Amino acid sequence: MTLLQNIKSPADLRKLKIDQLQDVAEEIRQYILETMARVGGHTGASLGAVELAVALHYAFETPHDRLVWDVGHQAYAHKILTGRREALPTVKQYGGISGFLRRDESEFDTFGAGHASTSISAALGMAIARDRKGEDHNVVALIGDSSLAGGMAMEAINQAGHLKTRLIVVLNDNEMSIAPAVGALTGYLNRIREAHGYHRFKDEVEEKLLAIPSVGERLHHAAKAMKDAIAAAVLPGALVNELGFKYIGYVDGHNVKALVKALREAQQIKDGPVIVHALTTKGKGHPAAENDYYKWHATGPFDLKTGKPIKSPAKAPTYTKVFGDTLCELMAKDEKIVALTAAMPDGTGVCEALTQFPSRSFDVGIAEQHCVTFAAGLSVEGLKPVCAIYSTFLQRAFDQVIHDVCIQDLNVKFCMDRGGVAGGDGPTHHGLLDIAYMRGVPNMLVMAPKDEGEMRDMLYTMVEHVGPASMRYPRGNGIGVPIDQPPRLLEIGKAELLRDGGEIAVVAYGSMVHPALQAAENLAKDGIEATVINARFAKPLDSGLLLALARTKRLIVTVEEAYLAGGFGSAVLELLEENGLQDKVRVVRMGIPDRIVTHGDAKLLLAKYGLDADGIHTKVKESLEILEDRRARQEKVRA
Ligand SMILES: Cc1ncc(C[n+]2csc(CCOP(=O)(O)OP(=O)(O)O)c2C)c(N)n1
Repeated sequence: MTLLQNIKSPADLRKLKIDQLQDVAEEIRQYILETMARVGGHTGASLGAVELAVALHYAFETPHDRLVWDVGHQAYAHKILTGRREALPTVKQYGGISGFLRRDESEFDTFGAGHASTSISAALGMAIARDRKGEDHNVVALIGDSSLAGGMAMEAINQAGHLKTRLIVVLNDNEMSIAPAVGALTGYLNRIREAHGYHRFKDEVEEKLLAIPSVGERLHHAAKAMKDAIAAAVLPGALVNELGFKYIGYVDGHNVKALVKALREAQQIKDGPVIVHALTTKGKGHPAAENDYYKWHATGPFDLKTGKPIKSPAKAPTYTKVFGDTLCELMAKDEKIVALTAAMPDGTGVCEALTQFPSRSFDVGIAEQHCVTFAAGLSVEGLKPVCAIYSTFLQRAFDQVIHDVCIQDLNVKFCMDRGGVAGGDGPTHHGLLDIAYMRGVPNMLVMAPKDEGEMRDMLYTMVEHVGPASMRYPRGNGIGVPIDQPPRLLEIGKAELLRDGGEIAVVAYGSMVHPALQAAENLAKDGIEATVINARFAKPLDSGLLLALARTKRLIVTVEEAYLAGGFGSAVLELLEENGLQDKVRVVRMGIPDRIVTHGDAKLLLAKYGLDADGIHTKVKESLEILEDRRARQEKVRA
């Protein structure tokens, strides 16, 4: 590393000669590779955007010119160039830098991100604000081809073209989402690539024709007319120009000089929005990554030479895997089941269904809202759609859940992976709100399994139930319980009594059930007996059991891996209040308080909020002490 050592900020980069930039990019690439081999991260996505980051910070006066990255998972080169080079090894770790973009992390992160397709909307807002304030800086959005197909990006393009706002959109087109990109827009972008190939070929032919004496010129004219006709049919004019954008491209997205030239050209366009189309390769610079960029979108640590992952010893299968396999098992028996994912086939386990049942499985792209309403349409005609969407991404489709599914009481199933603390991906990816947002919607069933075995039963129960139903489960490996039994039907609204006794009941939801059991065992060693309930359902609640507990116990502790506001514990409190039992028993709710949860190892974060066996153990003892104090004071008053 020679050039990079002296680049503390983009201002240093801009002091270099343009001829040096390709070397800077190479140094950055090596540094990303070496670092990711050790700590893991969004390796492939970031390797593909190295030259883009260099060219953007070189061509624009950042942070005066505003640069808005979409998603932010591909922005490691941007982080390196903006003073975070030394911090890169800490990426996604607790106390380290974010894996995405955060305004509080750097003035160069002009807009926080993590979810896709927001950049053009945010950039358009900034551009309009600039114009209102009479300022003159550039506003640039950088967006991937898959994120461009997301609804919000399309809505923003529609408005930007209409307003004719000065705005630069740089398209990082690598033909990939996490999985291969899907949809008609992908086909359209491919046609642009092909048309350019055709143009290059035509240019060569034209030159050769012109070189032929006498007939050459006539042939050349004919060829040119044909070329123009093809261009009109397939070039961006068909979409971009019609929507009021100018188009520059395409550009080799790994040629810094060509990129800088294109970006400077874009700066000259002051009378409306312009799109700069850069072609890139995901995983650029590592042979293993370039050959399998699907797997390399994000990686754990790997062997730098071979690219082989450095795996930790085999554990229980992930919830995602068990979900994907169980879904296929059920699809094999019930032809009405349809599997849906929104650009996360691997992340949700739907990849298996896409392979085994291609005509009944759909990857709709980064389009969660569409996915839900599409599912509603399928269900109206009698099919049983299962939407496998991360808890955090389903937030996007809240209105569709209400308006299109629940108001019409349609038979759509929601399987929310990453329900809980997501770990290194941090605040934008934690799934802490789904209990609250699902619970409030009439007609929706809300459930969470205690482990991967029960998840199989719940999935079966959901698809057999007629009406909207949702299930959340956490990121990562299951508990290791047997999963070879056929899934069984669970009684809806029925909790499971796992341990009985004492004056205390710990009522745990989903991922918190096993820690609660462990806590009860530890309490027993201290001479404190506790009842442990696996709630299974947040809606409908097992009111019979909960009301009985309220009448017989001194303390009920609810535990959930979610925000407390509106969560499972709130549901229990509401039930007690509705039945006039709110003063009969002390209720302590354990969960996440009203604050943004940072990134870091999920276990560590959960422990910080007391959401593990030790935390539950401590909380129960503290709560008991408070009760004892209160009892002692009351007795004193009475005496
Ligand atoms: C709303 C939303 N859905 C899903 C995701 C998960 N996700 C992260 S990156 C990504 C692919 C983005 O593809 P593209 O925009 O083409 O960028 P690339 O990774 O190819 O550079 C997806 C689906 C997300 N971040 N946000």
